[in-house]
Amino acid sequence: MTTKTRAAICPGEGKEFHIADVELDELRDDELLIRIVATGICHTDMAVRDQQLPTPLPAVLGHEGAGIVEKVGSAVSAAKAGDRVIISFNSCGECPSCDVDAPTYCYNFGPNNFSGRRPDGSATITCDGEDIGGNFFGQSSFATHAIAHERNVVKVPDSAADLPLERLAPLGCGLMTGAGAVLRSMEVREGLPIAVFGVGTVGLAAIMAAKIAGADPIIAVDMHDSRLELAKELGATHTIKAGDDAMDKLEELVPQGLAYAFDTTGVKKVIEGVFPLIAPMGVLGLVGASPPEDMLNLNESALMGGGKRVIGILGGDSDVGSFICELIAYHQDGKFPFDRLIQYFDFDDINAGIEASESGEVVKPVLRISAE
Ligand code: CXF
Ligand code: ZN
Repeated sequence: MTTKTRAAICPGEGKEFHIADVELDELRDDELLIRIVATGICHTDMAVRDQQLPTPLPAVLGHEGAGIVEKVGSAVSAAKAGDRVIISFNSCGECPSCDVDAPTYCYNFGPNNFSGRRPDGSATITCDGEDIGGNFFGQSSFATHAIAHERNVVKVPDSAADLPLERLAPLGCGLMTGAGAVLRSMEVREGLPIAVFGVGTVGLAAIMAAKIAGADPIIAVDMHDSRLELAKELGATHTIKAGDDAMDKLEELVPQGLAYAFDTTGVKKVIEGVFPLIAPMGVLGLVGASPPEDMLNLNESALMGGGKRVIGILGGDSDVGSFICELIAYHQDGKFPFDRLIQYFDFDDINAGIEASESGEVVKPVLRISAE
């Protein structure tokens, strides 16, 4: 049976979203039908709208959904009808990366998340009888209902039954990316210095995680004063306003060099600028989206000498389920107060939420789609 749904459609490059009636395909054996309660808005949705990422438009985007399972296919064991779930990115489960529980580096990441179809090419969403883009991050959750998959739903633990799904929704992308970069990819050690460049959702999650790891000092660099203030409240010991003298100020603060630098900006000048400040055995983690033609210029002997590492990071090396539950537990302990980043918008106001994110006014807009 197909399911009638209200969805926000991104109609074409650079265009505003509009809400329309669409139809979801019948469930496959490994799929779940979820009633969406809330979905976070992430810059990746905007990157698709602007066609910097290849998902064909028109499409239903949204990839930070949380909701309640309505129906499951016969091969699903991750959750059952009535369960509260967070939805994250999808992966194939069969490639060398999935084999070692590193699904963010799935060899089939594109077909499972960005193609707008299932990996076999079938559409999950139609509008007026025509196929449109769906299955975005294995969910397309800017909608009242979404089809998710065995591998990208995380059942909210019973111990978190008191936490509203609308708060948990953004854990499946930016928050796990920033926190995972610090706790998993870079394995930040207690007492060592870290600098985080860009303190939006990913950078602020990294700051909170750096505090959990006991890094010291924790230095936030950004161009918005309001975000630097929030970074300080969430764990930054020092803040530096982005600008020409930022690297000099950093050097003054950490004359021995940075054990860790985490770049969320994707700006070549920032990445190349901080590289000389990396300490022996230091790690420069890169997560920012940069223009596809950009090439980095790094001095080879400086990289080799001292065993420095420059690493690309996707999704904070999250293994989805257990890391998201770990983050929920930190939140319950008061160590990961990510709710400070969220501002809620009604589903119908999706374009206002997007605008608030792009202007920098709101760090993490979350759409309220249906009552829990
Ligand atoms: C993603 C990238 C790949 C892993 C999960 C998160 N970013 C989305 O915005
Ligand atoms: Zn995202």
